[in-house]
Amino acid sequence: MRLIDSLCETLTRALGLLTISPWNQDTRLQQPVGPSQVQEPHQALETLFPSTKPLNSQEGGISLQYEKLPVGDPPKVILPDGPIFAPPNARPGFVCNYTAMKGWRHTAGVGMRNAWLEKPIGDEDATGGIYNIFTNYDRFAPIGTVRKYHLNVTDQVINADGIIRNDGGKVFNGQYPGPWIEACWGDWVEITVENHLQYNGTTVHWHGVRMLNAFEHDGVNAITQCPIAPGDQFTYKFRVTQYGTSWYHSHYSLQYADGLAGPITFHGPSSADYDVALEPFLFSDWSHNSAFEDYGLELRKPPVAMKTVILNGKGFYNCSNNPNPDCEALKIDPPSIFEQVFERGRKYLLRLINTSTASTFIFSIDKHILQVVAMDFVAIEPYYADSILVGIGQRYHVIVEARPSNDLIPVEDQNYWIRITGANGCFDVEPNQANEKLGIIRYNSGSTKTPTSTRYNFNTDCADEPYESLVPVVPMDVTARDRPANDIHQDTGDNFEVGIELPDENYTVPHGNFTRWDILDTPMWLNFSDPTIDHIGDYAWGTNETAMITENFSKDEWVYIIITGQGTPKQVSEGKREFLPVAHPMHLHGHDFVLLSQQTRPFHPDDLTNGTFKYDNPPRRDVALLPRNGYMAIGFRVDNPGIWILHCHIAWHASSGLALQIRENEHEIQLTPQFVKEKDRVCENWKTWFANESNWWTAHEFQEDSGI
Ligand SMILES: [Cu+2]
Repeated sequence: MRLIDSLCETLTRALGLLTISPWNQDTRLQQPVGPSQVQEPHQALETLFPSTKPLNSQEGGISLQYEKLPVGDPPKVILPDGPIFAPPNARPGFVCNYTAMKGWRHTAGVGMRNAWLEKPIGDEDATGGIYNIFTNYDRFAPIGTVRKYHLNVTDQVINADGIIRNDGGKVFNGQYPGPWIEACWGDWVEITVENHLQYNGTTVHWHGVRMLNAFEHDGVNAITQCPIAPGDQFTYKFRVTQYGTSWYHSHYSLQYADGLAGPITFHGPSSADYDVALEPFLFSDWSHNSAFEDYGLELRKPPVAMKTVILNGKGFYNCSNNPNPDCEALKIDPPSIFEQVFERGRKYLLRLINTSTASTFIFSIDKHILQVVAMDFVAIEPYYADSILVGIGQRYHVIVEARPSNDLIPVEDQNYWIRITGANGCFDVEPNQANEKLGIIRYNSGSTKTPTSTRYNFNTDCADEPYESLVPVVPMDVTARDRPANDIHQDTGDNFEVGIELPDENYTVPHGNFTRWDILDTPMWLNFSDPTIDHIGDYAWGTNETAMITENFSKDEWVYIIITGQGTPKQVSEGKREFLPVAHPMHLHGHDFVLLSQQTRPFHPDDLTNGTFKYDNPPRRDVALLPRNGYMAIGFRVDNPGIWILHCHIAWHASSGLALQIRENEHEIQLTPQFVKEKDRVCENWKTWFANESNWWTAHEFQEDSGI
């Protein structure tokens, strides 16, 4: 929750900070950088990624890109190879490698975290250039290196909260959360996923990553690929054109809720200064059953409650609050709670990620103010808050100064709770298990005391961070204003209602007598063995009701999508379609969308022209909360050909069908023959595995949900 400005000023003075936005006024910068000094680097993404040479090209990688460096007179002074350096708090041994950028140097460091790479000033032969927080990363990226990762997907017992979960646990590389995937801005990433699950195929999605000209590596089951069959593997490849924090997770049915999720960091600049960056903070609701089992219960009222809340895979289930006599029998020692030692006066960068199945959370640290510097993969002008609401799939970077507001207590006694608090109405954990005290900040590493600190008195409304607080540092103005390229007239055009299908008493729909969420009138239901990628350009194929076609628009044109929780109840084949007052975290693949409007009331077409829509540098991100009983309007430039999904990130809702395919300029998609061969191989393996019913988990029919 944003602090009101006057309070903010008082606090920042109290905290000894000079300014609310130190990033553009900080006199400590050795090499001040500002918008007026930004020179356009010469590696435009268009030339790095001509559509005839997509990322998956076998000739791709450094050598191809290197040839595209401008050819000119050789410099009089031979410059050393490009910079290699360790970014703040990377894992040991990890370095950013810009060897290909001869003559450039890494300029960031404490006191100038908004910088990244530049050519030395005074080198007259250098063509000049700079990569920093003001660089238009939508168009430019530095030339990094190729990074290869390997993820093994296995079934595994997980102990996250003291109750052994031996049912349905699934992990990457034997751990939950999965291993931290790190890369640097401008790198090429190749991740090989090996599936060793017994009963499931799998696919892995790189949440929020733009996947420029690489939709075929987006990892969405039954859309961009067939599942990777047990025993098979597939290598995902993409270019890092953004920087910040995100997560990767299975996009095969409900698997991520069973443990298939892990953090991603793309190292790059920051819009405010910090001394130390900490490893990502993943928080989530948690169940003791497989999500595949809970799902059946979830679709019948009332919704199934998750068991606990966990931070970085650690929580505590309190058996004394649980009437179940089996509780003590199942109980083992919970993992030790997350702890972090702060050194007084230092500033820490925290990377927050909500990886929940069904819960929106509010992150806070008692007596510590948060300086918010990035939302999703977009750096923002810093603002201060006492807490921050993180919807499912959303991320924030926050900087915390180790200077608690009750500073009179001797340092050796200072311990503070890190809290992960459920947002009111968007939170689905057993009421007596919703322990929000999930971590401890200590000022004395030897202390073992339980904190006695109290929570800030923030409100717990289920609403995104204040719209006006979220101002991207790299501005993007929506040039289409009130004239998008597509038709958004209510009831006739691209205006999408989120509703729920409530089956009639006696009606048995083909896939169970369940309530089903959807966007438009048809819940998504995909055929795992017949993905959309095999029907590129064939818009008549599949269920038009679950696809939006944005074909023949130019890269500079804007498409808007109005998503509303309002509509007129009506009878559909399964029963009644109704509209419930539920907030949905809506996520779009393949684009950072602009959030043109987010209202707690119904949409009206006049909103485009009466000042309600914001066209000048609106918030830009990849997940936003559709307000309960309200609407949200998003827009994107039609600049990334592919098949992208727009879906609710409540896992139950996406599974039940609340998703839409955006089929964007498919005529521009070019898959290399090598990729097509590999895609088809994976699909044939899947079909062979699937055809043998003895491979299935026999307790159920195989497909129970949309597939995503
Ligand atoms: Cu939803």
